[in-house]
Amino acid sequence: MNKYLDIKDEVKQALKEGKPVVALESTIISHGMPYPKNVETALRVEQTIRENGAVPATIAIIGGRLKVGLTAEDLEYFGKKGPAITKVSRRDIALVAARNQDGATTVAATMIIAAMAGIKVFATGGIGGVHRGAEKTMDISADLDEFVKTPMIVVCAGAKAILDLNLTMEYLETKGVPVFCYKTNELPAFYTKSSGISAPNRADSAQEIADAFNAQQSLGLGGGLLVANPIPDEYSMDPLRINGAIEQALDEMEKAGIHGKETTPYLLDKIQKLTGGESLESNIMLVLNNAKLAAEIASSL
Ligand code: PSU
Ligand code: MN
Repeated sequence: MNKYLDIKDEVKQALKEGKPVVALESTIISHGMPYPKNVETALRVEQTIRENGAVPATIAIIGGRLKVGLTAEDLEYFGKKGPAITKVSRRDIALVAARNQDGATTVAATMIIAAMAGIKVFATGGIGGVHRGAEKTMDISADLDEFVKTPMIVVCAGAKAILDLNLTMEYLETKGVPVFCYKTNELPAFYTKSSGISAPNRADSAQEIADAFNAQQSLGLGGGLLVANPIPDEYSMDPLRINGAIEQALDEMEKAGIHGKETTPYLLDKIQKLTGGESLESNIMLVLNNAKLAAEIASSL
């Protein structure tokens, strides 16, 4: 086993016995939601995974150790410290490990560490993608390229409309990444059920997704598989309201001259402030919904 990796006993045992395990990321805790809702949500997500028959493994870097499975104290520490924790994507892992620092893992970094531990399924809220204006800024999240390299089923609620969703889908197609939309013919857009963009593939059961991933690996194609699971109807937001907030957040970002890795956390925070508790509540409910589906997929593998 990798000398930097620390797998929590409960997770290690489950993996050894071939029991279903679901990975979770930590940037959503530190940079994606405000304290204390972030910690509360992290605990609820773990609970939901347990209720659905799988073992949760939240992933983060603590003192240079790549942790697979966090304690309640670890979650509190990450949630409270928030954006003061280094946001770690693929390029940052080695540096943070070598310096014995703490790091909150993004989707890309979580995929890498979860795969090192032998985990195959990971639940989150939204993934990074191709940003609006990427033809000038070249801002394309490292999350997308990770699907080329790392075998992992990632369950999300689509991507926020802070991104260019059409370009994001084009990019995934170019990179050869399979995308399944769960029980819908349209790509979900995080806060809303539909984006107006057709689903590349539709899946109607967890088993179908597990079978596709097994075939992908057996065929030697490698890489990850993205599942876009729409937000439940009752929590889907009014598109006009949420898109208005997104436009305003993008405007303010441009004025503030934000770029690089600060972009996504800045936009997430602005949107939350502009829409008040409503978008946060939707965000929490869609993550729980994804945790449930991820546990079902892990059980189907
Ligand atoms: N989108 C969300 N919520 C999040 C993120 C994205 O709706 O919390 C976080 C995830 O950790 C994701 C990261 O992997 O932001 C992407 O950052 P970037 O765009 O800098 O790659
Ligand atoms: Mn970026």
